[in-house]
Order: sequence, then C-alpha cells, then structure tokens
Amino acid sequence: MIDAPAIHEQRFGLAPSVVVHSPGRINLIGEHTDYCGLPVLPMAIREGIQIAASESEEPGLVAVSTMDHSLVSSVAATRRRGWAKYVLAVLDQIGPSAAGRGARLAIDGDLPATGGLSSSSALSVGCVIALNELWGLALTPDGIIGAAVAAERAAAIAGGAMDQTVITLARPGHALRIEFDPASHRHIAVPDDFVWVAGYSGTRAAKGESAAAAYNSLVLTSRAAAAVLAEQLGRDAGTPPQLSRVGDASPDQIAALPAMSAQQAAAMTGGDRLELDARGILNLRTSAEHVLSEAARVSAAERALGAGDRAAMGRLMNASHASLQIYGASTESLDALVIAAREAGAIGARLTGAGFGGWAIALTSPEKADVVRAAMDAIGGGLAFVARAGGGALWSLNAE
Ligand code: NG1
Repeated sequence: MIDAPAIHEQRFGLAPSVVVHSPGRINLIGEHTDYCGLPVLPMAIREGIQIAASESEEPGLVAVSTMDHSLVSSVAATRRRGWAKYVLAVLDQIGPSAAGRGARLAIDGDLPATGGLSSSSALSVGCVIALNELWGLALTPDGIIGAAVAAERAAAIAGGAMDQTVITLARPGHALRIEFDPASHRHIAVPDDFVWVAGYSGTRAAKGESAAAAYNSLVLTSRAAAAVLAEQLGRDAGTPPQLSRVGDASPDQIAALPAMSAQQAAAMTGGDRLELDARGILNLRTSAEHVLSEAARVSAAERALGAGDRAAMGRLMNASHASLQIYGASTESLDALVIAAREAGAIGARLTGAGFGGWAIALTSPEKADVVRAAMDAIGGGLAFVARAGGGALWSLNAE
C-alpha cells in the first residue's frame, strides 16, 4: 500500500503538511514528435507517485524514497543518480526563487520506473508542486510545467514537454491532445469500450543513463532535418530548428534529405552539446519521415477516438510502431511484446514513451483484455495492467 505520509512521519518524526499525487501516463500516439514542436496524444493513468512534504528550518532539501530507502540531502553533496537526480534538479530550478527555504520529502508510489510510463516526470512535477505549496511560490500550471521540464532537461535528456504537461493538466476519462508550436491543448474523451493494456518488455529503458545518448541523437537528427528543409523552403526553422516549421515540405524534398555526421548536424543546428551524445551517421530522411507521418497520425487518432472507431485507432497504433522501428526507437523485446499482444487479439499495439526498452500498450475490446494482458505478461514477467484514464496531479494540505 502506498503511504508516503507514514514514511514521512517515520523518517522525520512529524506529519507532512502537503501530500501530492502525481500520475504516470501512457502515450496513445504521437511518439518522438514533442521535441519537434508537433502534437502528441497521451493519457494520464491512475498509477503514480505520492510525495509527502513538510517545511524545514534547515535550508535545502532532505528526501527519502521507497525506491531504495536511502536519505538524500542537497546540503551534504549527495550522489546525483537515479531518483535523487530529478529531485535535486528540481531544487536547482526553483531554489533560487526561495532562498534560505528548506523542505523534507518522502516519496512512495506504484508506478514502475522502468521507462515509458513517465516515472521521472511524475516525480519532477510532484516535487515542483510540493515545493510550490510549502514555499508559497505561486507558480501557475504553466510555471509548474516549465520548471519540471527544465529540471528534467538538466538531469537527463533533451526531451519535449509532453509528459509534464499531461501529468499537470489531465482530466479523468480523457486523453490530452497537446500542441507545442504554438502551445495549446484539448481534452479528448476516451470511449469506455477502448481498453488499454500496458505491458513491460522486460528491458529497462534508462533515459537518465544509458539510453540518453540514443534519445539525444534522435533529437539532433530531427533538428538537422528541419534546418535543411527550412533552407530549401527559404524560411526560419526556429532555435533550435523544429520540424513543425517545415511540415509542408514535399515528399521529394523529404526523400532527398542527406545523412550526415553528428558534428555536421550540430554545426548546422547551433548545437547545444547534443553532438557529444550522437554516434555514427545520422539519417535525416528517416527522421523527417517518421516525425511528419506520426504527427498526421495524431490528428487521425483524435478523429478515431471521437468516432469511437477502435479499428481505425488500432491501425494507427500499428502504423506508429512500424514507423518507430525504422526511426530506431524500438527493440527486439518491444517488437516481441507488440506481436504477442496482436496475436492474442489486440486491435493495435505500439511501444509507448521513448522506447529503447520499457513499455508497450495494446488497444483491445473489453472481452479480449484478459487474454491480451496474459500474453503481454508472458513476455514482461507479470507486470502488465489495464491502464485507465486518470486525472492530473492533485494535492491536499494538512491544516495544523
Ligand atoms: P519517456 O519515455 O516517458 O521518458 C520521453 C520524453 C518525452 C517524449 C517521449 C517520446 C522526457 C521527460 N520524456 O518520454 O518528452 O519525447 O520520450 O515521445 O523527456
């Protein structure tokens, strides 16, 4: 049972004054599009992270998590690894506007931290909300999202803002279509007979660690593709360059995109050191083909949800996974998981989140959900679950 308040009381000897629930998410479709300024369609789930917090007289943060039960302190220069890296990155972001303030955090949860369900963003958003309340920082929802995004970019990868946005703004029973260029969002009702099963591939995707280089290479490649197309179209692709600015490029222009080294790509995009992560030759054509086709699938998926058309949604998910295989985000174990789900009767299945291991989702009828879940479990070792559309982060204050 999740009980961060009890952990807070045990470790720190007093009851918390704020308790935050920050959910995970599955992404229904729109993968590797957010950092290109293009839309996504994620759904918050009920599983998440709970943070119990209190203000402390001592400046800085002391935090404990049921992930490993170690105590992390921002004052005694503790290790920046695993969950602690995100907590300390949040303090780096918002600490300067709360000089001299201190807090104790106890962290618990039921969200697997194996990659793809947004455990890092649930933690980052939850910490921002807890500190915002404790220290009276009056951050707006946009301010909360912005602080969490900046913290995660400093701690891990050059990611987009999909996860922090849906975790902050989701509504129960709905997915969230998010646009980034310019920013906007709308809540999309998820029909009751669309059942989503989430299954684990058996391989962790450590984007704070080993998978960071693979992810950042894809970001750099998309920026270089945007820069080349923008030059041909005679326009500005933005800083950094984004494929959202060149979505009207012709199929011939996209097919003619070159391959180049990470150094060339970085020189062309005004690189923010991403090239240090990138290896080998970057294929600009496969990048633009995936990203621009995936953006079109997001709009089609929104229509399929609105029409209650499960078959159309399933086809879009399958097309998304096939495109992600070419893009370089899938793995053998994710492919096996997706195939097992389809063979068990799923209408569609795809990896969710960044890929490189982690989790996949399948869409099924209510009747087939158990069989699909069992098939996914047989690969991922018993962790599969039916994901239901939950609301965004919530918090409560304990009056003393
Ligand atoms: P996951 O796999 O949940 O870390 C990452 C990025 C998203 C998005 C997806 C791919 C972060 C925090 N998350 O998600 O912004 O780019 O990959 O669609 O950077």
